[in-house]
Amino acid sequence: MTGASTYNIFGKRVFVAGHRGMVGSAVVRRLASENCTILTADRRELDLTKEELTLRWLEANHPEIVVHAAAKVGGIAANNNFPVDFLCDNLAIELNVIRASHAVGVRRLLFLGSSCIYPKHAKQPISEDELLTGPLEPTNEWYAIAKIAGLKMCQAHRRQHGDDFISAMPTNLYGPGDNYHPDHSHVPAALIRRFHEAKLANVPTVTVWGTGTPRREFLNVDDFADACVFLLKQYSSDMPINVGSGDELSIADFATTVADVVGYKGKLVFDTSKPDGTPRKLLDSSRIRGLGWRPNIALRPGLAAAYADFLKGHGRHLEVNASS
Ligand code: GFB
Repeated sequence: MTGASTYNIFGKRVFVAGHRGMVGSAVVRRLASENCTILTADRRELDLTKEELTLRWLEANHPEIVVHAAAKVGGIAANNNFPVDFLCDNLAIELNVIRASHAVGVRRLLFLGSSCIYPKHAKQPISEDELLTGPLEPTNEWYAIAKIAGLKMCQAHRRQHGDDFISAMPTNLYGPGDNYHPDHSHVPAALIRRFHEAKLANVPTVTVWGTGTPRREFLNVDDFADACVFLLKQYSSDMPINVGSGDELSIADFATTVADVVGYKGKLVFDTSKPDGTPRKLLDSSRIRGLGWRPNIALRPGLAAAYADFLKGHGRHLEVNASS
């Protein structure tokens, strides 16, 4: 079953939960070219970890569509260091947004997960059927369990109430508006910042975490936002759907590419005391390809655009001088 369906978002009220994050802001950018009304709420106005506030906000603003991009996210170290936040905050946000969406009669909800929901040693490329077939990668099991619960909440609402709630699982994302925290970011933002600062300071070596051997598939966040809009219009199923690029490489090769894009000429040193995480998580994206969606942004030009965005100071945790 492909899950193909047609839904018109023309003229609809679309709430993007988490619009300040890298994914949420990309979804807002992408929706700007659709004829719909985009609803957002700052954290001061709406704390999604609060059930009553979330319900009242949705009642007052009555969206017809919700894109659930709100989550506590971070890279391998943040996942390891803040298990309570990654498990409990994410569960609370999911429960509040999904239940309130049901209560106010939202017609379509898109929940965003992560490729880390799949078992550490899943068959590659990872199809959606691999869910819950084996143990998770320990560095991110808190986040993964929260995300699995979120997609199960969507499935449960479909089954019990007939709600048209769907879930998409993106591969590792990068792009404009990323979080450049030196310790808590994902690898693309971490390395853009580290190579940039090393270039400015003429530092001869840059440290890359782990052995460099894990493989990751990278998708530009603007491509992912495009996939989100595509799925809102064309997908309806209780099966989560994978969204990948097919651009897979080792962390060592990825680091070399980022260094090149940034213009850093020194040497890379691998710190094997840092965790590698899962060895490989290439998504099988044949279901979304079969529906007719494909990515448009190749890794190298995508990274160049992300670096340009970093230089403009658009990311978060950019208290450092980003000028080149
Ligand atoms: O991006 P990242 O933190 O996420 O790390 P995961 C990917 C790989 O890059 C790991 C290596 O093998 C890291 O050891 N790496 C090298 C670095 N240098 C660095 C660095 O400076 N910073 C970081 N962060 N990594 C996350 C999950 O796993 O993937 C999340 O923890 C989420 O829950 C996300 O699912 C998509 O791919 O390992």
